[in-house]
Amino acid sequence: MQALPRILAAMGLALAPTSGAWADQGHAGHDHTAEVAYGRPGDPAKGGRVIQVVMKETDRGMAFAPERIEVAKGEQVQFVLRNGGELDHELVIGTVEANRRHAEEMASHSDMAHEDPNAKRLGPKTSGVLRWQFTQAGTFEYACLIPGHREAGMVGTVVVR
Ligand SMILES: [Cu+2]
Repeated sequence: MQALPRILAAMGLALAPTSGAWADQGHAGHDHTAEVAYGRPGDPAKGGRVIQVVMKETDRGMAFAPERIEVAKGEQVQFVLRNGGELDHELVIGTVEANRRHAEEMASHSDMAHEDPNAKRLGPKTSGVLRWQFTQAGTFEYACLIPGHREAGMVGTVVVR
């Protein structure tokens, strides 16, 4: 995996350790149970449908597998995450706008490192679970907001019907 940092450097991408997001909520009250435009934190007691997502580097960049999921409005999902790569990765659920804004914030505050209910960060070869209830119909996304990763391909689509 010596090649990847060089490739990223050539692309102008940083490998700075950073983390997940609740940025679009501002910090008013910092209420981690409140409903937002893309749903609300999952109830740990409820379980929910298991969707396995792998995070990895690829020959052409980085990716989530799968890159697209469909859920029913109101459904709670348990994302069972596996980082199969050589770098830290995270999965941050949000609206496209919120993730884009947060990615920009992270680019300038590379020390951001907090675990939020809509985000899970994993070190290489580790696993984790993120529960989220999608309460609104629409198209949302999950992305890795570590600087450069979303641009390298780490973005997936959630269609809520
Ligand atoms: Cu990543």
